[in-house]
Amino acid sequence: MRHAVFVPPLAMLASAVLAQRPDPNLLPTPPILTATPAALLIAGMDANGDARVTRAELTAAAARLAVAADDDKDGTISFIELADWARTWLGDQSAVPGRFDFDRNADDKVSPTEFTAELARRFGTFDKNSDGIVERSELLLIAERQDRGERQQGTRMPPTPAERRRR
Ligand SMILES: [Ca+2]
Ligand SMILES: [Ca+2]
Ligand SMILES: [Ca+2]
Repeated sequence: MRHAVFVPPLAMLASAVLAQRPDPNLLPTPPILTATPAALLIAGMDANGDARVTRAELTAAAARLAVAADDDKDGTISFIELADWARTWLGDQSAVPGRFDFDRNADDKVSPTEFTAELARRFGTFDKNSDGIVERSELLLIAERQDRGERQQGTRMPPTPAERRRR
């Protein structure tokens, strides 16, 4: 009965590797990194393509955006114009910064000065080390995980055709 207990070396190796492989549920989960609409806007102000946005790049871009946002060229940005601008540049008209962030004197419109000042304020909050340059790392946020089961959900096998039909 010797052949019954013989284990080929390759199979032994494979079982040893399997035994050492850590349980994926016990692995540390990497942080979820995310960026806000304002972060996307600031990132897009990088004029020289070095992935860093300087104060000078911010100032120039904010001035251009203020002109572009004033659709009817009457010198102020109405809330309707601001909503259109936000949809294009922030991805959604309800994104932050919104009308109440821009309209500091509450006269229901946004002056070019209020507009550029708000973008400069945002730049300042992103520039965590206050060196006058916003780098990509300063634009990222670490998102809170919703629940501990997320990792399993994220790696779940795709649904079978039968499961898909039931949905
Ligand atoms: Ca740059
Ligand atoms: Ca206008
Ligand atoms: Ca910085």
